[in-house]
Amino acid sequence: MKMNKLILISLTCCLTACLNKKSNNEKTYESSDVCQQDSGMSKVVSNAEGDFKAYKTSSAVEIDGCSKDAVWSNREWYSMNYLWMGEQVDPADYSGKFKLAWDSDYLYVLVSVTDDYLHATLADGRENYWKGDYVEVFIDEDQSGGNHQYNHQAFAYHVSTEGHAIDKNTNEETVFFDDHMQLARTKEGNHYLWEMAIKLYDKEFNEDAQDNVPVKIVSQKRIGFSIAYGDNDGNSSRENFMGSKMTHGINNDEGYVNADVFGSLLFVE
Ligand SMILES: [Ca+2]
Ligand SMILES: [Ca+2]
Ligand SMILES: [Ca+2]
Ligand SMILES: [Ca+2]
Repeated sequence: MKMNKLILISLTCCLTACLNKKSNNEKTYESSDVCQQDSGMSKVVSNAEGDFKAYKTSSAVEIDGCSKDAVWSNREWYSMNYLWMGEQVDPADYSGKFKLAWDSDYLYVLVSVTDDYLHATLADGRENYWKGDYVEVFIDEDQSGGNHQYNHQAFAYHVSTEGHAIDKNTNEETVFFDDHMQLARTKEGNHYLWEMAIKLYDKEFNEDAQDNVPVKIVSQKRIGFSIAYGDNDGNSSRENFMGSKMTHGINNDEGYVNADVFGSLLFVE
């Protein structure tokens, strides 16, 4: 079982009195700060089939939960507002969008979420991990589809408020795959930015080995991909589940088992 601690990014804030540490990886900024920028194209693109493109970045991406990186300024937002479970929600209760980028080592994801109440992960970070609040990132490196519940031919990373990337292992246990991604989150009022750098592992990933080698990303590579948000507003349950694709299998809740339901992501220059 992999229990490596997540690489937590410690920010050096260049502005005065702007940083209050809230949890492992959350930083709170005042609205006058320049951390959260909603620049670039204002349009949010919905894609019912859940097929997206990620453009290669020519500049470094700092995983600090801030969107000031050059790559984020000229990329369009994709919607993650298709209702998968629960009732339709008011945008003040939840609304979400994301941007994608890549280099040979990482898939970069910037997730922008409005959520009226951020619910901390329960107990040890594993109990009820799917009840939210969390961002779920579904990745099938070879787009094979098929069952991935207790194997690693695809992953359903439940990215928790505490900064863990959680999925099942081959022993059907709930474990942290924290070394699969770097993550930082910032908060401005009820608005959160979750910034991630995710490594791609293929079906040969061995949770008992220390020498797993991530797959290098190249242009025109296509993977299975979806992204969603489980919204918990303090009722100890996932009240709503909203995703990047119109449907996601049986009850729109099949993604954690079956990679057939994922959308896709094409890496382009
Ligand atoms: Ca950043
Ligand atoms: Ca909410
Ligand atoms: Ca696969
Ligand atoms: Ca919430």
